[in-house]
Amino acid sequence: MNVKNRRMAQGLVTGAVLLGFVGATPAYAEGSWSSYISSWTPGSESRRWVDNNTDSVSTSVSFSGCSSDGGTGFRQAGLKVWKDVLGPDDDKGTRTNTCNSVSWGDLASGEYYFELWSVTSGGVLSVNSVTTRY
Ligand SMILES: [Ca+2]
Repeated sequence: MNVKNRRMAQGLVTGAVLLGFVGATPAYAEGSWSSYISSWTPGSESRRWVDNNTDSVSTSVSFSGCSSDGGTGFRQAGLKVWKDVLGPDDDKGTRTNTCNSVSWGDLASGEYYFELWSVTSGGVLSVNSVTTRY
């Protein structure tokens, strides 16, 4: 490689790094959204989000301010992430959220949502703050 081509290659690398940096969100994930949950029962589904898998961030769902209608109060919620595909959706696994943050690893590109699979105690869940990162 002569000097001129080497300089061009370095310029391309620098440009790619800058683009990656500018595209990053403050959460250092390619995307995130925040919302809340009001009186969900098992089977309730979150909004959909599109993960383009342009980074290696683990998909996570963070809860704070959790309550449920059972006699012993909120203990935990089972959350299942689904990949929305043609035909039966692809089960990415269930995590137990105890009003903290749970993650599913670096998922492939696709459209995703989570479903409330179970709640203890009681059967109705509310969460003041829900943040999903991907
Ligand atoms: Ca990602």
